[in-house]
Amino acid sequence: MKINTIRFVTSARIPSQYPKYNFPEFAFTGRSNVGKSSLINTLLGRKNIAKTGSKPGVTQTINFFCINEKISFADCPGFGYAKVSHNKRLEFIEMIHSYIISRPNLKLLFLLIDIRREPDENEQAIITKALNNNINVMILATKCDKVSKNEINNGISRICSSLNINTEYVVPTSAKTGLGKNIILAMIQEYCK
Ligand SMILES: Nc1nc2c(ncn2[C@@H]2O[C@H](COP(=O)(O)OP(=O)(O)OP(=O)(O)O)[C@@H](O)[C@H]2O)c(=O)[nH]1
Ligand SMILES: [Mg+2]
Repeated sequence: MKINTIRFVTSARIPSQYPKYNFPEFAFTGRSNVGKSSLINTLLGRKNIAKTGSKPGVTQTINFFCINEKISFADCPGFGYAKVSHNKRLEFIEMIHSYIISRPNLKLLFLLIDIRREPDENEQAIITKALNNNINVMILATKCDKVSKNEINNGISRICSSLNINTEYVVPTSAKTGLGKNIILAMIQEYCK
């Protein structure tokens, strides 16, 4: 997939603030600090189009980007990080759930999970919500550059058994090395056909 133009469109908290366009959209969700914004930058080949940071809670709204004036990315706020206040955590989860049910052009939901972590009820709830709304989900296992090849395989097995899914739904990724980038971009292209 050749990326010619990238445009930040808008930040939204509620559905009435989402972009009015109908381009196929791909959302990036997951816990705070899992690497959503970093992976978007890597996929788009830009350093900081999506704002990243070492502290959790950087992305606090759903941020929309338009690629080639025909594809949309949604960078979602992270959930479930203990250092983000309880109210904010609930607000972010609510924001993501209402996004999933009110975005007809959402083609595929990427759920990012740190390769070293075990998914919990928040991740399970997002998957259930998406599947109940006929939205496909792919798991992107992040920060694979931080572990050995063996640990990547173990991490994928752990994620799959915890979520009760097949390994074909998990892509190992790294925003640092670009691992998984081509697979994800090819997948996006396939969904745009
Ligand atoms: N080693 C390594 N670090 C990463 C990777 N992806 C992200 N990081 C680091 O993890 C931290 C969080 O990255 P972000 O992309 O801001 O994470 P986020 O999921 O968007 O976080 P929120 O917006 O707070 O929900 C930053 O310090 C990144 O540099 C990766 O693939 N490898
Ligand atoms: Mg972010």
